[in-house]
Amino acid sequence: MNTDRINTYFKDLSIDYLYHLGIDTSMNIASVFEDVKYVVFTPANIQAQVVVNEFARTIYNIPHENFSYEPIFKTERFHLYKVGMVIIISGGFGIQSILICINEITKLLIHLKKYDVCYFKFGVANGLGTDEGDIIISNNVVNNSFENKFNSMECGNLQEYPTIFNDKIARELLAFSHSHGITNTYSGITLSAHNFNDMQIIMRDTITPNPELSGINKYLNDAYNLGVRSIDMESLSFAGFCTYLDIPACVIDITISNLLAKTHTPVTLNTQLNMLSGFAKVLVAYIYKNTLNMQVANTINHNAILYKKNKHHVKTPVMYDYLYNLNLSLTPEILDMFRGIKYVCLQGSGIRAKALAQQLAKLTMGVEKTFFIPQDLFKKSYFEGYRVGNILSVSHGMGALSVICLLSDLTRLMQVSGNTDFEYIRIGTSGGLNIEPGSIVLTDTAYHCDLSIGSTMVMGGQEILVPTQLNQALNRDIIKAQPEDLPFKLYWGNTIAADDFYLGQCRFDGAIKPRYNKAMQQDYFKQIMDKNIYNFEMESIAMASFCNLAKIRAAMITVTLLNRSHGDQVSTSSEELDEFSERSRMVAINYLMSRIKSAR
Ligand code: R2B
Ligand code: URA
Repeated sequence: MNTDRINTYFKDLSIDYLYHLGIDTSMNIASVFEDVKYVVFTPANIQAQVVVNEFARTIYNIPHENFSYEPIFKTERFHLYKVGMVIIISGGFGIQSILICINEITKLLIHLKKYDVCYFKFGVANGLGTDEGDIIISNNVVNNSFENKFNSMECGNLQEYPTIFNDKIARELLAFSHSHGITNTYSGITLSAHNFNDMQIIMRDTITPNPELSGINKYLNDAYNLGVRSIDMESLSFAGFCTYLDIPACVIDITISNLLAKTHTPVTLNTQLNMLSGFAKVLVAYIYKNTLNMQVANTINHNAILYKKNKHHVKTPVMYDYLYNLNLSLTPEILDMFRGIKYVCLQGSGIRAKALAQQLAKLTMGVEKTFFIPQDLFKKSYFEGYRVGNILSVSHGMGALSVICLLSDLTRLMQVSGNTDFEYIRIGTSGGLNIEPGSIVLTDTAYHCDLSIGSTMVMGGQEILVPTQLNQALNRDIIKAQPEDLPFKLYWGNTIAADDFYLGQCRFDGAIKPRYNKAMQQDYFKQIMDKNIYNFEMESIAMASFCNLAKIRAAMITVTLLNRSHGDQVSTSSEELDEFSERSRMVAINYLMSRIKSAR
């Protein structure tokens, strides 16, 4: 690791709170993490779980027993596992979420003075010209304009991070897998999505009009000709971060579809998990090649890896549309389950989505939450969803890409289920500016970090500007539904959506040394306040743009966890966090109950 580029500010804190991991430096972190040498980042919890199982079987030599290996510390955002000298962690969907995760893992290791740890990003991806199941090992990541850089807005200024790693690890891992009979691992460039505009490929079934498809096909062919073989949503910030800090790293993408083929329905979730667990065996063998006396060839299930090469494999014919992000086939029975939904509440974590469903059940049906355990309708997917009456309570993860993936599939689900009149309400957390922690902000307009508004999109060869204002009529209805004696402040103002929690929100406590100082931060904050902006969060631009394009009424109710004018650390206790989250839910519930009453 390049220690000259490590931030020095957070080292002076008496306690450093790694808020999303639920770890702080008053804990005895050395006793848990002292021997760490590798970190494997997977996007989804369920992916981390299958990878962990393979690692645990091999490292602890558990050949037959059935077991479940448990995550440690806070599980609301990420699932962190420690197996031997490896951390395996689900860092969420998209470059924004993984950037938070990688910052906090790196800070953890810096506190322990561990500067030689190696990182892998390991997940599934779309392939370009690949056979399903092919594994792309990449040390070269490009953005949507085919450039080797990750653009990051920091304190209002653009910073660029190169995205080509030193190829040592990628080369070694490729040679290792070939020498163990895994013939479908290839080196290739990874194209990684960054923002709303990049997501047209994903949104095309929901809101992008058909004429765009030919443009997308040309784009994909250009990418292929450049050497791109996998397309994912995490590698760009992962590569930018690791390259800048000189962290040995590589990307391992298992391809689940070929976007150049005529039809490209991804393989089923079970097959994906099989593929991941197949290559996890190779990865753990590679990691431990000099340490464990393992019979590598015996432990690798080649069939799981060489999925498409297995001549006897017959793909199940696709009879119904499959929503990949929700792991749902749109059968008539499934569509019935979603008919009649009028309000969709979106929160970052599944835990909070479930808690809201329980609260709504109590309020609308009188069932105590101890008796009412709502069932997740998006089982084993990246998201969670719970229905109570005509309200759906859903989780969206952290960051723009995560929320776009959710909204694309969810909106399609709503459309196909025949729901024409529904609205989206995001209930979230944020960092406030010059207002008391625990205040609620109802967002008027979402701003970018450079204080511009609107999202540019290319449609029909033309750039159009999609507004990022939330629905004003809905905001007025939400305010009207609140009692006069609301026990906290409610502001109606503007919000900044950052692509990062640390440098992107002009903090001083991230892993990388900031290229701004306190005076620049003060100046930036002043410009922000002049625009009537009250808080920072990470999804409003994506959500507002998506909903304006799709013509869906949408609002955002967020609670502020801290006042950024007084500091950067979220050191709020978990009881206080619960109480704060309760406030944003209360504002949403007041509105929902007013609608339900007026419909009776
Ligand atoms: C608010 O909180 C999360 C980061 O802590 C992110 O999802 C957001 O927008
Ligand atoms: N969420 C954010 O995005 N920023 C904060 O400061 C707190 C919560």
